[in-house]
Amino acid sequence: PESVKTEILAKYPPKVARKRSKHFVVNKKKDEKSYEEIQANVRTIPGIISQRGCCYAGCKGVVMGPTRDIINLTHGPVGCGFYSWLTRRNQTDPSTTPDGDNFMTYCFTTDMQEREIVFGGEKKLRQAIQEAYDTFKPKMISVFSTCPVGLIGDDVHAVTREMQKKLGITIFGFSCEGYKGVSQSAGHHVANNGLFQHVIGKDDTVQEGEYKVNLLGEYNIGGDEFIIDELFEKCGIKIISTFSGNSSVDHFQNSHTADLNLIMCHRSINYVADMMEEKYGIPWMKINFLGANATSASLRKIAQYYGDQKLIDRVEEVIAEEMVAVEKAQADVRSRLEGKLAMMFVGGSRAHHYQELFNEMGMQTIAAGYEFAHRDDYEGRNVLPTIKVDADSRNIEELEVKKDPERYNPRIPEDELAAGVRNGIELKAYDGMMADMEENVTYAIDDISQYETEKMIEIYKPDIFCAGIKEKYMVQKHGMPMKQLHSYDSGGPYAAYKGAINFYCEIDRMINSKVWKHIRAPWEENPQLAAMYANE
Ligand code: CFM
Ligand code: HCA
Repeated sequence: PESVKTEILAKYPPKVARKRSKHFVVNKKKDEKSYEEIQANVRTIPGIISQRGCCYAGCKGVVMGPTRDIINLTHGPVGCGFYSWLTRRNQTDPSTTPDGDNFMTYCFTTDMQEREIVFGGEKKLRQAIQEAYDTFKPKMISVFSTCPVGLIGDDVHAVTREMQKKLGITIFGFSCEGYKGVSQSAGHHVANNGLFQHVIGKDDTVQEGEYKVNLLGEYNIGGDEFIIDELFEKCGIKIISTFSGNSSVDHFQNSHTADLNLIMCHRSINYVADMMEEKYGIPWMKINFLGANATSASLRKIAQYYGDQKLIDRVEEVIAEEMVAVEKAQADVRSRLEGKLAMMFVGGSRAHHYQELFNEMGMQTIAAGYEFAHRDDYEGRNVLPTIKVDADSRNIEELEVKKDPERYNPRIPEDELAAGVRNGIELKAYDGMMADMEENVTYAIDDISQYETEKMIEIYKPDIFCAGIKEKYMVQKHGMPMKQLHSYDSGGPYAAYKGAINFYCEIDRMINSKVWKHIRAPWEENPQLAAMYANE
């Protein structure tokens, strides 16, 4: 693997090669507890084709977009609103909130024109908020800043404050200009701060239920949240709020009444979990419902946390019941998939979580990476104290959070909360992706470039490549199946047990389809095309 890395990087100018080398690592343990250091969450080198998106995408598209009854208004050119409009396939079920509001099928934007860029866009923003209010009478409106808003200096916070006073509903803005930070990741943080400051904790109604949790970092892509919700219901676990798949303002506002926060996608939402622990005394733990074994392990972890025999027994019953069909499906696909290779490059946590599903099919993930996750998502949270805070991350506000004078209520004894252990379960812990990859033969590659992607494909010829829409057709032209792990193409759900079976069938169908063997790229038919490329 080291020589493959050298070969790939040799094509770059020396300075670029040196930089990329830190993002391109062969998985190795440094010692008992730590892994090879990887560079992450820094600027992409100009000129390199990256798959990253922007801060606005992370804030509006990812974290806030899936909430059905907040009017999410994009202040910017029409393309920003349009291209963040349900492209993630986040689903919702409005029948679970009394008013049944669902604005997700609409795209709200101020549609900035040259006129606003020259003379300022605050007037148009004020009008847009008024119009949205008059038409829909929503409970909440939030405004998202795009690049030009920051460049021309529109004050979205002053406008939203003014309109909140005028209209008497919650209206607030996000400074999530696209260029802020180095990727979508900055937008997650900005969104987390906004949710924490303006939404969470506004409704103290105590709901019924014995085991009340929030599910953080689950966005209901392809219906994943629906299926986790169904599973929890079977076990007797109640979800107060999901952040933010299938969510509503009402759920968010009440979420501080839960006893436990469960984190699915660590990258996008760990800030809210930490802040809720500080302010309200709610502990958090990492779980993962992608993969049948991971699902069982996560359910057991939750039951063990509560330490209640009734829940422990119920969870075991559900696992035993669900695993019958899972094991049957596994045995079937394993006969055709054992030993096959996968590569996966997704934004954040999925590049880790989906490895579970491939392992269950007997496949190996030979290379994986994140577009924008941080070192802790690769190496584990124990590296947090050693992560350098640079000017780009300092640009994103860190809220100062204190215990709520009335509502701070530690859900477990203070000493256990401080030690981060409850009934033998580690709280606030995440070991990252590298811990689950085979040493010395697999790669972790951060913010992989188009060129590196093609080289890895040429060298390893994986049986399936997983990534997003930008990579899709390039990969298919290499004559191999490509599965989108962002939008799931048109498939899903893939979470929990039913989702796992669904995923096994999909991958079996894709890999064992004969269609790929018939694909001939133009340069394979006409060798002179390849020769022209090689002689450049
Ligand atoms: Fe978390 Fe996500 Fe992901 Fe993400 Fe995303 Fe996504 Fe993703 Mo696309 S929140 S980090 S910012 S799991 S939108 S649902 S698929 S890149 S791996
Ligand atoms: C985003 C959203 C995205 C893009 C997916 C893709 C998603 O990062 O802004 O590149 O195919 O999941 O929809 O990650």
